[in-house]
Amino acid sequence: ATWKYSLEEAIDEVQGVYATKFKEYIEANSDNEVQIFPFGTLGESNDTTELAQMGAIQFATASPGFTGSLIPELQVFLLPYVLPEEHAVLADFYQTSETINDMLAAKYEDKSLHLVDMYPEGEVVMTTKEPVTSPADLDGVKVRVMTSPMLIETYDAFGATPTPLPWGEVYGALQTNIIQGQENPMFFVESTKMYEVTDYITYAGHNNFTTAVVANKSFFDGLSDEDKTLVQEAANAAYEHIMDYQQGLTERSEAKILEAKPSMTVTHLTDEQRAPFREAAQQVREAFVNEVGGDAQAVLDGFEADIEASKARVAE
Ligand code: 6CS
Repeated sequence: ATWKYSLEEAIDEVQGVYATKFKEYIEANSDNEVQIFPFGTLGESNDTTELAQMGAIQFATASPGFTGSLIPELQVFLLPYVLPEEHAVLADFYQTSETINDMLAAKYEDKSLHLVDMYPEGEVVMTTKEPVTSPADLDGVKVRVMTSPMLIETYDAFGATPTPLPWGEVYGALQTNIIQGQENPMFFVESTKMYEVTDYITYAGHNNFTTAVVANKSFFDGLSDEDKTLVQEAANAAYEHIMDYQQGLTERSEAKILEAKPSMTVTHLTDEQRAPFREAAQQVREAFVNEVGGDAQAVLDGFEADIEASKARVAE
């Protein structure tokens, strides 16, 4: 069969590198084919997630920054200063976390989706038109966020004016000054040339960009046991590949940006400068628990316990 697989990114960006490995594995080990639809060919993320829910496509990359509106508990990934920063800990966490692979996976099933895999895409940085070293610097600054409510909550807490927008509108909105900032991993700031329309890059260490690979539920449930195993093995191979691919990617992307635009100012906030952002994060955790309700507290508790377990495993 031919399986259609949509991305929120271009084929040579992180999601595309993952999907290419997934496709290669499927095609080398079965008669199935994978047809990849990069960003721009089928619509924005919310559109492609819907196509996967309806079964018009079999696979989609659907980041919690958008799907948090569909499955509110997924917004645990958006909470600032919760995910670990160390690559090895992250690599272990997504693969082993029962909160992700059991509790959150079940919530996708309720929305006609099957969770195939989740992976991190890199530390999120802010890119702005003016320097940012404290929440006060964000006062009155319209910062574009993906559309999940907890990102709006985060930038509210950080002192900015959060502006949710689909990805396709971000470059133009920065160019025309409708917004004055946005956040994304460094590789994406480089590949999409967002450095052309902003002048400052700030590392606050507040999050890593998480994405998810989902399949249409009835499609997945209808696969033979052999094909189900094949999909899982392809995801495992792609996961290993994408974690490897990302070693040093942030630094390489930063170097490319500085080469293209030497006037770009890159700032790593000190622990002291991060303190007020960390403090503001507390209010976002509370909003997650109170506003999402339901399993939110259990998800957050499980999430943090799983992170601690990964840290302990990696430290061994
Ligand atoms: O900011 C966004 O909307 C996009 N960022 C990344 C890294 N991937 C896809 C997403 O649409």
